[in-house]
Amino acid sequence: MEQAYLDLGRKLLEEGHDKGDRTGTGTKSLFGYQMRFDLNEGFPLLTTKRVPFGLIKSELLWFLKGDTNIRYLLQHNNHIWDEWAFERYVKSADYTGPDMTDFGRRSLVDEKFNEEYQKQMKAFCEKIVADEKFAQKHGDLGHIYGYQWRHWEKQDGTFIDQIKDVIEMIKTNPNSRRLIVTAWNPEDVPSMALPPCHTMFQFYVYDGKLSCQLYQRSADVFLGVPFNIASYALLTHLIAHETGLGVGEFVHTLGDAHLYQNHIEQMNEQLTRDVRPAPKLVLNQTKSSVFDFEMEDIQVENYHPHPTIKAPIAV
Ligand code: DHF
Ligand code: TMP
Repeated sequence: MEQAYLDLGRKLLEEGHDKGDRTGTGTKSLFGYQMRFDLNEGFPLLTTKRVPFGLIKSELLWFLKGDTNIRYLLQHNNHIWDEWAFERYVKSADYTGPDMTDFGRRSLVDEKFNEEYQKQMKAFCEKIVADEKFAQKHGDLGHIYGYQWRHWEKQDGTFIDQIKDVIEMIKTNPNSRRLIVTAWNPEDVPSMALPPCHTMFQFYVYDGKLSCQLYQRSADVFLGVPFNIASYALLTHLIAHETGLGVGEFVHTLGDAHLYQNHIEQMNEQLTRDVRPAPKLVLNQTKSSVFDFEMEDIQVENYHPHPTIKAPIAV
């Protein structure tokens, strides 16, 4: 199962086109790729490096709450969205500290700047947690996933809850070919901290099993994709649980699949490692609605990965 991911990593190293990108990092990239994960073979959390499942859980629960403010993530010690909130903050009139222009790249090449950046970022995160007013103003990422999933705004000012609606449709009309949730709202794209990477997903019910396919327009194969696979696998399990279905496959379709130039060494290291048995997902059976699940209701068992491999994130 994990082999599908490793095959993509190897293919990008061997055949990826050298391609520039928005962040200035440079990538090896291919367009159009598909991986399939049979969720009955185990939970697709990679074993060739440690993938922090706690962060995946709190991010998914955050999306499902319809929340777009990093305060909830920080309260759960999850820092995966910090840079995108910080970027908005340092561009705002309220920020009066040292110049943070292009902090993502400068922090990698300038040690003195990096120290100052770490200091400012730490102060920012502490203030988001301590000061609710500040968090309201500067912790929000705009109309990203949570907003579009749960509160897609209509022209008449009312809202669509796509997750609630799709669950209802799976229950009442499982043969439907319209079981779709989309986060790509063209009107809102300019106001988002990062336009959605996982753009649209569709469910499919056959033989009492729920499958899910995701279209991901842009895929950071070393850092983002291991999270995305586990996150959508978990979402599929949660919705299957609520709708009384078994799980089928997670089909992951990628648009621009890329390996950042500063992840090449790390991917090569990962490819030397042997795949271990996939862990098992265990959900609290006393909960039914996906909206009632909390962190402790979701566990993976028998997860024995190889060690973490660190890599810088392109901002
Ligand atoms: N930008 C880029 N360039 N790539 C991304 O994957 C990405 N993902 C975002 C937001 N912006 C992005 C949201 N998801 C990490 C993983 C997923 C994610 C953001 C960050 C990450 O850094 N993972 C590290 C561990 C981080 C930690 O322990 O705090 C890893 O090694 O998996
Ligand atoms: P882009 O908006 O220029 O495509 O940059 C977004 C980067 O973030 C790109 O490298 C893909 C990556 N990404 C993921 O791979 N998965 C995710 O879930 C998110 C949010 C981003």
